[in-house]
Amino acid sequence: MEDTLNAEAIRRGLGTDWLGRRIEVKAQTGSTNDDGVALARAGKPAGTVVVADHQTAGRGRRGRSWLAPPGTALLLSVVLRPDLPARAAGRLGLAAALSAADAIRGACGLAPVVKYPNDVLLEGRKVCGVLTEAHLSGGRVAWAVIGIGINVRRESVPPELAAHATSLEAHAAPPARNNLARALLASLETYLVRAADDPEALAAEWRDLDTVRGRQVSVAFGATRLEGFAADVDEDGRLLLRLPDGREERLSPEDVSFRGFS
Ligand code: BT5
Repeated sequence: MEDTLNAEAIRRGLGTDWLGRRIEVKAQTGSTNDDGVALARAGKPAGTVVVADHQTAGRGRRGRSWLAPPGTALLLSVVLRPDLPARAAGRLGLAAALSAADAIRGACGLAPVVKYPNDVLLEGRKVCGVLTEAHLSGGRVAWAVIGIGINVRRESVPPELAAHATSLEAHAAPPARNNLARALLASLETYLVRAADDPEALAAEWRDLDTVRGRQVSVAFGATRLEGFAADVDEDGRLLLRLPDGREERLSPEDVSFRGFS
């Protein structure tokens, strides 16, 4: 199947107000998030998108890597200039993961779920990861870059991660990446507007799809480990963890990493 990334094809019928007005397609780059950060620093407008066919230094959170052979995945980053207080930056990642789940549902007819704070899963395995990098200034989010990687083809899944990762093609006819990107960007704009205007509605949608809420979890929190009950996610995207002594901790998404379950 012909599946060449093309900015015009992504934009055709996109229907957004501001997201995706400028789309840069790269055959190869280090990391689209690094490109997005450079564009944000250079003053490019909110909604600028970078898409790459291949990343040579794709990044996950906390220095981890995101791997995908050329032409097998949808890898993109979006520059944002949201009007949000710093404490609400976590909403951006929730919005991104929900939009990826929505695009996968719409494009493939699948029923993905989300895993706090930044994964989209199909049948318990990760099909998409989100990396949000926010630049804070004066207690506000000055700009942010959201990076989204979706495993489209079977070959996108690193063989050593096969037990924990999956692709759209493993579950359905894979969509053309231009179509998936269009669906993703359209949905992302909707969720970002909700993140700014109605964060409680965003949190409610997250609760509906989240696999972490209501479970006993073990969380890597900085250098320590917290065991507790994942009670909820609040409207700023923080995890409410009920500790064995009854205390509740509100953890920011960037502080949370789960071990040992998906
Ligand atoms: C993430 O980090 O899940 C965020 C991934 C974001 C990737 C996008 S691609 C476009 C943009 N540009 C970038 O440079 N990054 C973003 P984290 O939760 O830290 O998960 C990283 C872990 O996922 C790795 O340590 C691997 O175990 C696993 N992993 C790596 N490649 C994977 C893949 N293709 N599919 C599933 N899991 C993968």
